[in-house]
Amino acid sequence: MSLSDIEVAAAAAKAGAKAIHAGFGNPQQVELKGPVDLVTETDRATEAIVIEVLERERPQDGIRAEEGTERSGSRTWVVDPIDGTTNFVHAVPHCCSTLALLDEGEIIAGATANPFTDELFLAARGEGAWLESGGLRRKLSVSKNTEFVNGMFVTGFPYNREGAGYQRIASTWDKLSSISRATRRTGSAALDIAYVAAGRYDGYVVSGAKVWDIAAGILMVVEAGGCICDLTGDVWGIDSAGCIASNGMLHDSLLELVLEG
Ligand code: 2AM
Ligand code: CA
Repeated sequence: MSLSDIEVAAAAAKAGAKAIHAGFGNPQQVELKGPVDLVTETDRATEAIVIEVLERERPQDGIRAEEGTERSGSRTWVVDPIDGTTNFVHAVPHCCSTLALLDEGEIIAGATANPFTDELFLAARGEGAWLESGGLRRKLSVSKNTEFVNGMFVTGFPYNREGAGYQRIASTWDKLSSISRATRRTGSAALDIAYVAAGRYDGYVVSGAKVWDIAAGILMVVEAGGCICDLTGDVWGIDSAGCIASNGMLHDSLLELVLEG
């Protein structure tokens, strides 16, 4: 019997997480893709393992993966083998393997696996979002918080420190820090946004993240009852320069804060 899209996503993300775990803490050949943008041999090895699952289960689908795998098809899997590579390189156990399936620009399934917590976040369009852990799957819901002062927020800074995007996130971080319970910068976009879906964070603001970093999480947030837009308040699209994800109730206020600059 063939697996459903969400089960293919789950299997591929779990295989990726296993490969991250195997490489974690080992000496790595680190290369620079930009002044602070890193890639290791484990990024490439993990990508090969995730792609192997997709090629076996969905040979007809296309692929766009961060470390270079490209294949055309009517639907496309976007893949980040290690999201949070800088944490990985520094042996900080906060990174994951994430992928999502796009059909005509729409995200229809996604999965994000954290090898260090044994947590697998999943979503399927119109069906819901789940967290699988300890052999159990439970449905995800965003937080119900309506007040910044009771909330925890997370931000993602772009690698390019010279651009307007960096300034926007810096000033958002500054404002959120003064009005919320706590503000974080964790270095893993895919885990940050999955945590919004899980109700752990109340909102996430990022500039510079790529489609493969956040596509799975965007579907998780929507399916868990939250809201998504780009950094101007428009509908998020796969080429958007940034994203705001929230529990919905705080969305307009969070957008206002970002737009103030
Ligand atoms: P990566 O680890 O796969 O590179 C760090 O801010 C987080 O954002 C990581 O999840 C990182 O993914 C992601 N990211 C990817 N491209 C980025 C970019 N150009 N600027 C900032 N963050 C980026
Ligand atoms: Ca990556």
